[in-house]
Amino acid sequence: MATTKVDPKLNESDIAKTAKTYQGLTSQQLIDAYRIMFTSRRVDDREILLKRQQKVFFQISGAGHEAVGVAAAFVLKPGYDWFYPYYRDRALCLALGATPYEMLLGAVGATDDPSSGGRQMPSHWAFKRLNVVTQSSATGTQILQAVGCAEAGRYFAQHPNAARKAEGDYRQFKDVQFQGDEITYVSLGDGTTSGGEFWEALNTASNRCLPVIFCVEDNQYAISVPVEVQTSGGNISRLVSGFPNFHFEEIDGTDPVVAYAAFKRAADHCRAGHGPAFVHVHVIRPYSHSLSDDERLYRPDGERQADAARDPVHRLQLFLLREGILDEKGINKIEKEIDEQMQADTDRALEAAVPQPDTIYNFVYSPDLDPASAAFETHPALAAPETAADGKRSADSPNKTSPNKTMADLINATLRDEMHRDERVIIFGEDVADASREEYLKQKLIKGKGGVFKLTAGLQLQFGSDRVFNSPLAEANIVGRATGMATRGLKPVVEIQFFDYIWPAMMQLRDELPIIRWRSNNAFSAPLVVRVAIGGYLTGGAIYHSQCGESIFTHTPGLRVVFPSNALDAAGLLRTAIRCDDPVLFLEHKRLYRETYGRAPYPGPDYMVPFGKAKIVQPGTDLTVITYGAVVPRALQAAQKLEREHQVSVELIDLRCLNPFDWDAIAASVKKTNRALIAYEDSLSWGYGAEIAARIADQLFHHLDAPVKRVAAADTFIAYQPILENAILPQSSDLFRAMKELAEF
Ligand SMILES: Cc1ncc(C[n+]2csc(CCOP(=O)(O)OP(=O)(O)O)c2C)c(N)n1
Ligand SMILES: [Mg+2]
Repeated sequence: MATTKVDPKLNESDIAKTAKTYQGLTSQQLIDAYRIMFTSRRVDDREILLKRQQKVFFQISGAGHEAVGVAAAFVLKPGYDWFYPYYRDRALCLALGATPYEMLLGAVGATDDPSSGGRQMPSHWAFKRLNVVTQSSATGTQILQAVGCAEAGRYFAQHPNAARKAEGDYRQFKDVQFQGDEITYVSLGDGTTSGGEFWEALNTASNRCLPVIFCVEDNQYAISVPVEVQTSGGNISRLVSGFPNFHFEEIDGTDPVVAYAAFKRAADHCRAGHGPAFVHVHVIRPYSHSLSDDERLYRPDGERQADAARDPVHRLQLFLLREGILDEKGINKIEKEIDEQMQADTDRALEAAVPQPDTIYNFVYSPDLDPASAAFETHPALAAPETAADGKRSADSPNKTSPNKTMADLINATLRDEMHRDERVIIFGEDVADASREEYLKQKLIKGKGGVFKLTAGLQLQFGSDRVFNSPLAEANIVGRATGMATRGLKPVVEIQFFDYIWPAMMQLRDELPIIRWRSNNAFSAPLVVRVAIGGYLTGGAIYHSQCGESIFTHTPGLRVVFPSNALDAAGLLRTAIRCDDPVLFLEHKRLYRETYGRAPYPGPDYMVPFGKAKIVQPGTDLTVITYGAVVPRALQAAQKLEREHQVSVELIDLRCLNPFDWDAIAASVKKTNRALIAYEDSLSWGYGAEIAARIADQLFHHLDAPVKRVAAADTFIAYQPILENAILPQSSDLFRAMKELAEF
């Protein structure tokens, strides 16, 4: 943190008695900068030593990047602005207020490591008190999250009531803080600018005029790959220069005075609300990529020596001497103090307690709010009047509810009710708005779209364009921004238009969203809802509008996965998803959106179904069928035919929620019927049913009178021609045959 107080440990002769400032930096600030930069280098050196002694397990250094970090921290405000740094930003974190001891706790993997409690590699910074947000090892995933963070800050400034605490849902556990003129800082390496998410983030920050400082720390290498291979023409500044609303800087990042001035101009632009800033800093990387890399294999001595001549720590030392700010004695004194403190910190860190094996499941999910608990079990308020478009639910308004609401109707009604109840709920995705050109709506020239399946119809009209809006056609953009927003306390309910197109968001969905709580040891969390239209049986949906694939996500700890089969469950589970404290993947089967099967009356604005509670669709005694989604009505049809024609009594279980799932319901049923069939729409091998089958074989072996069977799609792709689609997806006739065989076994 910048301070203008003269260090009392230095005697008068240490400090030149000059009021001269350097781009606004006082002599004392430059001494502070040296102290921090030298400390940063010393922590790296100490960690390298400890790694060689096998007392720590990984090391990656911030060497060569120190001046930039200190300069940025002197301009920005810890605990006020927000920070999405990367692993080279040791000096930034020290200058913001993190201590060398805390960093050494990270290196040894101690319980008290504030970044992760020993769960992440060192240099993966997270300091909650400073607003330094948890980061992963995946290069570039922080950039879209930083954009979402900035959007959240702006949203809360415009909707201050949304920031209020509320009891009984996720808001109880999420403190919100925001400042009207806050800045979000995000940094990355030159190689990381090659990733698509970098460009998506610049595009959105530019388009929405967001107060984000993007700092590209260009050390010319991404491990061994030089910058001209990553970046066409070798200079990222040239490529990004066309983005509107940006302030651009390209500077020598080994000079803290130059860097300070650049960050100051960048911050002024952002705080004034003019838009984002791009600060391209040319730095050096004197220590190889990490301790697992030897740069002598790909960089000749001459190049490395030229780099060394620009070492920012040496440069600042020479500057202080040349300007008479410190003499050699003063420098030595500072360095000696730091070295002594480093030894003491190292000794302490090596003695620090390490985490115990029984903690490994802590914070996979929220420790505060269990979505499977009775708190999320309410009954449908039958004959409840639906919320009107003006948000009022007046007692004298006649009940306009039809007894036959579709799943699409009730999802829309649930979104409407929750947006009404909780101002933190915002919706974005592709085509979800009624119309981005809202003047057309205002002039009543058009009716509006509201989603390709119309699930969000009317919500923008009712709640405004800052709560319901279209995203660019970029799925990582949707999930990455939403994750940043949720980290700040908003509740984004975003839409992925088709499950088939979820994959650009996969890095965010696999490496980020579900892990934020665990990897930060509960310091950060990102509870949000990703609604996804999924599934086939569409007649003509073909390969790219029909996919399932839910087991890929149930295989990801930290993510709740829900897959309702009917309108009432969809309403109740979506409400639980929105109010709970975990990230939820909410899978909506397209074929079921407007199906006659499973329609229901509007259940009122508080109807909830807890996660992990299956529904017995029909009780039975001869065999158990475990399924979910669009296979439920098909299995029911088959079971009813089997009962009619062969007097076989099938117990049909609709899981409704896939993670957590209702093992108790499965076990109770299989113990009664002694026969189990698992049916699912996804392709057979390695699918969701494989896990259920394995558990039944493992834990209910002695109760089985027949092998556990599965019915699922063929291990191929879903074809356009209906004859092929029918052959590929599990049909009622396939289910009938399998049930009959199992009953006869
Ligand atoms: C998505 C992803 N791919 C690959 C890696 C492995 N990796 C870690 S750092 C790195 C190079 C990063 O280079 P750059 O962005 O220039 O940052 P620098 O380390 O040079 O500061 C690579 C390839 C990763 N962490 N994440
Ligand atoms: Mg690099």
